[in-house]
Amino acid sequence: MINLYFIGSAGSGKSSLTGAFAGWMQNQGYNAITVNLDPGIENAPYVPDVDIRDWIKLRDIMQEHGVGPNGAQIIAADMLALNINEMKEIIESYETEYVIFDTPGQMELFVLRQSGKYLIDELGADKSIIGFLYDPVISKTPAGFISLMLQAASVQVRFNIPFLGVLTKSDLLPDEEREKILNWSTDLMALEDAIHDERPTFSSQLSIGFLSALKSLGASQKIVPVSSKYGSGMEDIYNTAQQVFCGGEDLSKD
Ligand SMILES: Nc1nc2c(ncn2[C@@H]2O[C@H](COP(=O)(O)OP(=O)(O)O)[C@@H](O)[C@H]2O)c(=O)[nH]1
Ligand SMILES: [Mg+2]
Repeated sequence: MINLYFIGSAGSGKSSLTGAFAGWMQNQGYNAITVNLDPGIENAPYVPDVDIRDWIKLRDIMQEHGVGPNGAQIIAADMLALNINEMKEIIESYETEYVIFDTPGQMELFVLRQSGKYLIDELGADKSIIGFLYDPVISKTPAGFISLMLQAASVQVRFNIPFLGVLTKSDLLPDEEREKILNWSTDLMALEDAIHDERPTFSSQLSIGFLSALKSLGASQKIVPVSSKYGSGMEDIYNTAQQVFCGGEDLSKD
């Protein structure tokens, strides 16, 4: 069983990708289930097989603790840890090859608080992979792209498990713009040139500094473009995950 966690900033497309990737897998005849870890999800674009809302209800937390929706999200994130054993049992009752996790809307609730790391560890870090989502609107500018690279690096540091970068909603980007971003992900010199092309500011100086740190860490990493809307790129996610855990071997189909 492989655990795939989609992590990214609010609105980057985690829930859509969870639905699209699970749908793609099922269409291919592979086994996959979805787990929703976002108690605040609205209009989920898929029907989760396991749903944190069965244990944690934001409305109840707001009433019980007298907090607003944001406070409730923080309490809910910490409560996640209390329900892991039960959730684990239910997940393990499925005979499935892939468990796809949709993480809370606000990335920092999962990445920075203890419960996210605890959950990944309890469910088996050794068979887990993170899909880190690059929002296309933020990725368009060199400074935005570098900010996301830094976030990606901090997620990697935090969880220390295999990692795959994904450029979401690629259907929203003109071909040229998409190619430019994909090229930045592997060619940090091109990214640096793009910063130099802009008017020099304190921010661009900072960007150059961060970039050289990322370079020295060997942080350039190919990013896979996907569109949940049109279902493109799903095979690339699958192939990468398979390569990490099974040396590229295909799963046996149903
Ligand atoms: N055009 C387009 N829109 C998308 C795609 N994926 C997600 N969206 C839209 O982006 C918004 C945020 O998506 P969502 O999956 O809820 O993001 P989350 O907050 O990370 O879970 C929604 O309005 C989606 O319809 C995509 O592949 N293409
Ligand atoms: Mg979501």
